[in-house]
Amino acid sequence: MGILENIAELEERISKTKYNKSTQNAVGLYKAQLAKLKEEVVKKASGGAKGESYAVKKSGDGSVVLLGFPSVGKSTILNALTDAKSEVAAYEFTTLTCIPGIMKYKHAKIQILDLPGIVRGAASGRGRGKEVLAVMRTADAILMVIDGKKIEHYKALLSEIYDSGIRVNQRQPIIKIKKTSKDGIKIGRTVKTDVDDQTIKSILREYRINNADVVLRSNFTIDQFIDAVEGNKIYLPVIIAVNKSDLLTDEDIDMINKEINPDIFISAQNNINIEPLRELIFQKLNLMRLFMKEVRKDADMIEPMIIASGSTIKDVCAKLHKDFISKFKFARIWGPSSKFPGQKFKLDHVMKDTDTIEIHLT
Ligand SMILES: Nc1nc2c(ncn2[C@@H]2O[C@H](COP(=O)(O)OP(=O)(O)OP(=O)(O)O)[C@@H](O)[C@H]2O)c(=O)[nH]1
Ligand SMILES: [Mg+2]
Repeated sequence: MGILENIAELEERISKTKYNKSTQNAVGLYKAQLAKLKEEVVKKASGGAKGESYAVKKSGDGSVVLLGFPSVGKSTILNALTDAKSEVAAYEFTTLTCIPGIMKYKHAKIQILDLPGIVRGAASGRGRGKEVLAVMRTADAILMVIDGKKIEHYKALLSEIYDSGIRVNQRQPIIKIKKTSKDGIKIGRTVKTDVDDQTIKSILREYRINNADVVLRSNFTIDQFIDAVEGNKIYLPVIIAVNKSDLLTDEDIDMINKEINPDIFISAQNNINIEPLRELIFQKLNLMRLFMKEVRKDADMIEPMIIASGSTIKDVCAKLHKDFISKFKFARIWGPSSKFPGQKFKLDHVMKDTDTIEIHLT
């Protein structure tokens, strides 16, 4: 039996098994076997014929890839969001390589990457799937583009993304697996989990891990546990945009909302909803703006620093100059993260969007 038949058989077995406490162990084992086979297929695809890879230099404060089937309007969207000019045409496979553009929004410079359309089977190497999906792994977010008249593409796209090892819009569960040299598998928990010890051990043994310290600090599914064992998954936020909204009736829109509940409807060709799309991208990247102030001078309210939300004063120092952390005395903050204007803070203080910061060095 070939790999693909094995995969089909396991998938059928899983779908036929009613999932409950007593079958959990068996389902865990099938899923681990299935994940291993799929990994093998993807590995074969990327190790085989050495296709060109799109070496695009990352630039700006974050990057977003346009992902979708051919002719859904990805290049039209790139052209609407940025000043890039990617070729647009009514036939499929117009774009043949990775075309970058820069979207300027709220002082952030966000790199948008236009790519060739992908087809079913992309993750296992069909079309240019493998190159496209490889670019996606380096991005900070995915803009998934669906043609409003072809929403059946939605599920297929999701499964290509999943098969290429990318997990979208899910928080990575906190699972630590440390291989040890003896004493079997020890499992520690700080929360109750749905998956039991026996299932965890079976999955680990399927991966030939017989000695390990496992620490579980959040709940998770069997699939998420397998992801943690494989350890090569990437977690990205995704925006689902339905394009060509100019061709849709109210009934179409109701149906699409019910079926796939997209984040936004746009018409790139007619410039409809492009500004809200920019805002959505900015939000998904989770960036904040900080205004810099030098001692005894006014703050620069024109060009803020763009940095990841949740950054601390230490992160800001690291971005400014390599000596700032060692020479740091304190910082004063004006804005949402301070209780009063000019409050003093140490390096570990978490900053908020639109804060103004003044750093004092020794
Ligand atoms: N009606 C309508 N047509 C659109 C819209 N956006 C793009 N198109 C048309 O759809 C066709 C394909 O657009 P492209 O931007 O080339 O699509 P793509 O996804 O980049 O296609 P590939 O590069 O081949 O994967 C062109 O004829 C566009 O003019 C839209 O909002 N409404
Ligand atoms: Mg294109």
